[in-house]
Amino acid sequence: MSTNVSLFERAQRVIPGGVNSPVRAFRAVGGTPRFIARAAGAYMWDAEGSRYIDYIGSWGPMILGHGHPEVLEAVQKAALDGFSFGAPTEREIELAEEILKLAPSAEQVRLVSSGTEAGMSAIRLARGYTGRSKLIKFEGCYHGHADALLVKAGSGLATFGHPTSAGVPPEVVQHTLVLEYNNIAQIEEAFATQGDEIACVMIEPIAGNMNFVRASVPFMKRIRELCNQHGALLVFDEVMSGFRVALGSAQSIYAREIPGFQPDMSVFGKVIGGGMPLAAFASSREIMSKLAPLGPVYQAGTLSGNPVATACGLTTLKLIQREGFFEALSARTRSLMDGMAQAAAQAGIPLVTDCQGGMFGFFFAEALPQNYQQVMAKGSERFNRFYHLMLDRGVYFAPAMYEAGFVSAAHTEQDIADTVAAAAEAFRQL
Ligand code: KE4
Repeated sequence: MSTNVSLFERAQRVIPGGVNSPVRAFRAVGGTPRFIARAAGAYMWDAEGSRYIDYIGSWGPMILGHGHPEVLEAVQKAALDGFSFGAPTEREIELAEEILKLAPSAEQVRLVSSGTEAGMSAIRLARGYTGRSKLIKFEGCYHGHADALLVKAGSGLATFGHPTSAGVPPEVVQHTLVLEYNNIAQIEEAFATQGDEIACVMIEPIAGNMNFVRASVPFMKRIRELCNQHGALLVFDEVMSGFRVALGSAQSIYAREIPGFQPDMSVFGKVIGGGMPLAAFASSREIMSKLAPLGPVYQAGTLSGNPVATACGLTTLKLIQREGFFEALSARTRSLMDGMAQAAAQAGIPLVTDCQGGMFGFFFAEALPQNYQQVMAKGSERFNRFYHLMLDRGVYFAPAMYEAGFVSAAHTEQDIADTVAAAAEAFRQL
């Protein structure tokens, strides 16, 4: 039987870092990644047969849990009808209609194969529609690995970003401004000095790429006002939060807090593919009409709207609309967070938590961070020790302190109780 160690060694010989996505290599938390052999419901089993309660859910997609019978049946049936045609299908229309039903801020949607592709296309469309080049993003938000987005804050506020990755020429990120999340003064100054050159503001409304940080309502309200005032588009990156924090995604939460609020464009992924390669970007008919084959903004993809992936995503989206689905999921997630907070308090460990729908975050800190600097200020040492104490007890969180966690409909109250019990032991050992 292959062990995780032997598989990792073998993998590293033929795959850079032994993984097909860096965060899977456990470099943030240390140790050997678990090579997963199979998953079912709320659980995953690694190559050595060890079982884990899964709180990563493929980084968000597996909101129903692994191997939901109705999803499996839909995928098997679709596969029998053909894997890919490179031609339009009815199910792409059905999925588009379902997405638009749940995201009324948009009138049209285009399907692609990854969140990166969706975010990249959304930026190109925003630039093509406005005729402007500049874009604003926020430190701590991740929108995929398109060149224009691999950028860190410039030295001064108004200076443009510097690449965070080799291979990205400086001129590619010269139009990208990186501001501090939840900082109203900075976004006001950026628009005051360059507002008529800004194509879009791209934001994770609940930032799952710095664990779990909410955009404050005043901050979001101000961004919306400034975009309206200066003709810039507000792009909601809901790849992680979409159909995960609420049936109407994060935008439905801000619409409740801010009268008439809606983003100009939305980027979706993860849940809408149900674990298969599928993502999307959506906007008004007017903006989407700029896209090829109608308009001058080119965008394409061999496997966009793939018939097997759309079967997986469409069935997933239909199942999360069942009566009481989000109420039950939210309650389960809340009980996990409350249980962990109580266990930490009993052990005298400072821990703050937050959650929304089936997404959660916890910080070894006294107060919930409001931006990336505050998230990273506490260092990762304590998280990393906690991470492995839990992994050894069969609980699989995201292997990095700046990543969010996810509960699925398959997690039972017993799973939550078992997780809280393991956390209580781990906190005592901390
Ligand atoms: P993908 O290209 O990985 O499908 O999506 C990129 C993306 C875009 N926007 C947001 C808000 C995202 O969270 C992501 C991807 N999230 C990471 C986890 N933080 C995926 C895990 C990975 O990179 O392997």
